[in-house]
Amino acid sequence: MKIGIVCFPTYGGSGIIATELAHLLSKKHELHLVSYDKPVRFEKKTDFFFHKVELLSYPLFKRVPCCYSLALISKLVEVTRDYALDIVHSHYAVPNAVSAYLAKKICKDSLKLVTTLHGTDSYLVGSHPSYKEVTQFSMQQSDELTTVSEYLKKLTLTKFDIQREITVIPNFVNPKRFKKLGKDRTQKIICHSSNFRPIKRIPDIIKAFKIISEEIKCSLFLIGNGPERPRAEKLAKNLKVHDRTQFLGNMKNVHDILGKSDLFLLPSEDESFGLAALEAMSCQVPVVASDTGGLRELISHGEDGYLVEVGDTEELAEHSLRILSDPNLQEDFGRNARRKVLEKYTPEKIVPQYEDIYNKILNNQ
Ligand code: GMT
Repeated sequence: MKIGIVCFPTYGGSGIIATELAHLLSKKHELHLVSYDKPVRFEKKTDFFFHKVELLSYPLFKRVPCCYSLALISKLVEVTRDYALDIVHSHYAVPNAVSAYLAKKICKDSLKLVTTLHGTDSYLVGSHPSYKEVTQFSMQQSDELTTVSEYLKKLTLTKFDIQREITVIPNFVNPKRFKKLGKDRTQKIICHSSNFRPIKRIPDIIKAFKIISEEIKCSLFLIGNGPERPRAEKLAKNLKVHDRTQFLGNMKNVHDILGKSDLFLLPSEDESFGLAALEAMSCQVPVVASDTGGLRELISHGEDGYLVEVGDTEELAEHSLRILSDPNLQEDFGRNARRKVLEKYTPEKIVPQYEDIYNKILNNQ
């Protein structure tokens, strides 16, 4: 098969999954990754083609970001024509699925379209009045529409007026890379990674850490960058935990830190899936997360982690302390988490599910 994958290159789960999928599919298929920059998990040695969407900088466009969607259409038309693509798979509906639809109309009506919704493209950005109609249209026009959780599927069907099948294909993680590593320090490490947007509720982590660190010796490692970082740094200073908190910024090798962590916190307002939690679980790290969204499908409360009410920082701290102060519980949860990953969320389990839908739509013409 000749497959084009479109994604955002920035730090975020959708770009990570799209890039990992490109790496894995390129072992068997001709793969073309299209984006405006090399994505974050792009490896030096790749077996796929990378096509950069070039943007025309023009004063009139300064406050009108439509130029990206148009440039993406043109790039997709070019790649589809030059390489005779069979399928374009868009990760994140806005604007990728819309651009893919227009590329198909311009150059090749037999081109098949797959759209994977990752979360905010459906319930936040895509359902905003500015984008809703066009997002809905692109979902309806895709030959296959997938979501990363049952939760996101239900939410999409309530937010949008669409009559169609949606296939749930969960995210995956490479357990060979994301694995437990030996520790060289005695104190406990609590970790979080995200793009520091308000939805991640970073201040809740700092407030819970304050309570935890009064009980046990521990450090907080915060991986990532984003709009909430300055506020979080200020809060860490105000709560006098800044000397035990490390803001590590964006990291390519997140697994180096995760593999040495004792606990992962994800107190988000909402998560369609929670890829960061899955990566921690693969490293045998128990997760304490919000009792919301797709996190309920991923984490089993009391077996491999805990789910707590959104915004309840005391409950977040209390459940974290339960794990950190009981080495047997930490060990059991970590082992259960890793076992779940190996049973359900490896590339071997998930990638064939994407190949199945590609085969299905290509054989249906
Ligand atoms: O969570 C983010 O801020 C990034 C966002 C994205 O589109 O990259 O993540 C979404 O997709 C991930 C991969 O499928 C999911 O694991 C995240 O849960 C989802 N984020 C939200 O729903 C907030």
